[in-house]
Amino acid sequence: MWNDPPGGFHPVSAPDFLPRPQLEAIQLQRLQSVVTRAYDNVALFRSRMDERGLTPASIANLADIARLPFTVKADLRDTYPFGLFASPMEQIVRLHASSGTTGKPIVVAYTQADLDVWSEVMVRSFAACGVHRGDVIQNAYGYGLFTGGLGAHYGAELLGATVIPISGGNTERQLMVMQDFGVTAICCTPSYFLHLIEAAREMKIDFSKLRVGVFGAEPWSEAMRERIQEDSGIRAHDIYGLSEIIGPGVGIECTEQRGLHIFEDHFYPEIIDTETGEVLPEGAEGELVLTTLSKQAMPMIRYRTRDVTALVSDQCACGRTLRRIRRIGRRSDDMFIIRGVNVFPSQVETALLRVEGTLPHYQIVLTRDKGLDQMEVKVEVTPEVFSDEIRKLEALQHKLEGSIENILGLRVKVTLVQPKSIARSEGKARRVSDLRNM
Ligand code: DLL
Repeated sequence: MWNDPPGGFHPVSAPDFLPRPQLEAIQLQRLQSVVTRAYDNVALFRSRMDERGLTPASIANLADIARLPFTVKADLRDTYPFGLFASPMEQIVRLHASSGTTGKPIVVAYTQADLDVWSEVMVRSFAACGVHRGDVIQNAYGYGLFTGGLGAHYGAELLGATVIPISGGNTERQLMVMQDFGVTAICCTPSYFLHLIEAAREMKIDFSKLRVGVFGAEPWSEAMRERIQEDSGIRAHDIYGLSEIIGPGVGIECTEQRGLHIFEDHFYPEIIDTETGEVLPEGAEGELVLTTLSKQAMPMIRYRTRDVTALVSDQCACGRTLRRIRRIGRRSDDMFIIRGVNVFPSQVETALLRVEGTLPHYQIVLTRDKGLDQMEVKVEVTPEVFSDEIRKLEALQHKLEGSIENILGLRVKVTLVQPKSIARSEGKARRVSDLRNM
């Protein structure tokens, strides 16, 4: 029932199939070198190592990684913008940014060698889900500070496929291009693809040539995969990544679609107990911690992703020796993702507090409309403001929408409500319909 590729040519990526002892030898050698690099060049990391009485020489085997200190998102905020860089600026060729927890984003950096690794893992990702030279890839991830667009772009070019750098948005144009350019693979968020399916139905367009979707940047369920695959006839693959580690291409589902292989020669995965920080055994659910084994510009040692998953250790039928993680269903913090943009309630709060006339009582309401995630912010205004004329209230509402857009890069609807009208017990964010389990 799939629109299978003619000839079924799949490039094979040797590092995906290394015998484990060989892979682990590479991991250890790279771990020792990245720890040395971070120790020598990043003050925060060096002081944390010193506090524990550790030096790079303390890492004698892979298990020693558990002795190293964690890195957390707040470390990127506290050293904003460049405090965790391990390369001089003349060697940094690219910067990206992602949501921080307050008003400022977090910044990540790449040397040319880092970009090469990124393209390599994206080539391996495409290959793992059966995308190859000859494919026409519509890249609808956003281009810009978000890592999705450029990450997938350079990988697709290195693969030798034809890439259409259309970026996100403008659904009608997306569908026109898909049909007229003979698109065979698409990269975007799964929720946006659902929206494309719906729009295509209305415009009476079918997905006859499209074969594969490379979907990520937000959590999605197995039920959503089934719905996408049934409604469009394509194979829908889950791709995972985060700016702090590299961007998309940390892990990907192969054609078996049973967990995401982590590119372990570049990213070392651990699962920890969120409360205690203890490393959990394989198979146990917990928080994913990643160490970049080859990053130059911004090595991340034991970065706490806050993404909840489990390591799957049994051998995959595809033959890859890379371990897998289960698809990520939730996070261990309060971050949520709207149209691929990461949002922390604390960012919304910062935006609201910048504008006078509102009370610090608000509620973020999450809904889904035609496959697209929607976010509305209800904000209580002060009694004085509430009795103002409509024109003034509208001005305040626009000011708040602008302030939120400044911080999140996302336009969301703000509704002003009377003082004391938001239930104090419901929490800052409320999902009206569950976006993930559809
Ligand atoms: O979302 C990188 C990316 C781009 C991944 C395109 C895949 C495709 P950030 O903006 O830094 O980077 O957001 C990272 O998004 O910690 C997860 O919480 C979430 N996330 C990313 N991919 C998935 C996925 C990009 N496949 C954060 N499933 C991560 C569930 C995902 N959550």
